[in-house]
Amino acid sequence: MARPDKQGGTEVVDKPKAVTKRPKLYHVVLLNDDYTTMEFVVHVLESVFDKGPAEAYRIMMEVHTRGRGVCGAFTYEVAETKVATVHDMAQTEGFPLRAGIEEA
Ligand code: TYC
Repeated sequence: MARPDKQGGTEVVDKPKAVTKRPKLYHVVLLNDDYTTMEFVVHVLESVFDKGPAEAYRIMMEVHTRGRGVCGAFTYEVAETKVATVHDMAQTEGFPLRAGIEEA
């Protein structure tokens, strides 16, 4: 890009680049246990992670059979809030359900 300079000439200046930084993402992971009901886990996946019934059931079964499952990818702050919400809901219902955060 060229613009007039003080001497009546032109100087070349670079157009500032629009730098959009992608935020780092984190997975919220749900962990299996022997006591939380499948129904409650499906409810958590639907209400906290906005999953439809089929996807919620699929993730719940993955956690049940493999020990863990990813519920979604979020910025760190949102992931932390999701984990806290899962733990609050589980505590209210008296279930030991645990969730965690890992780098995506
Ligand atoms: N294993 C539990 C049961 O048999 C179900 C369950 C699934 C629990 C997923 C936790 O994150 C979980 N009732």
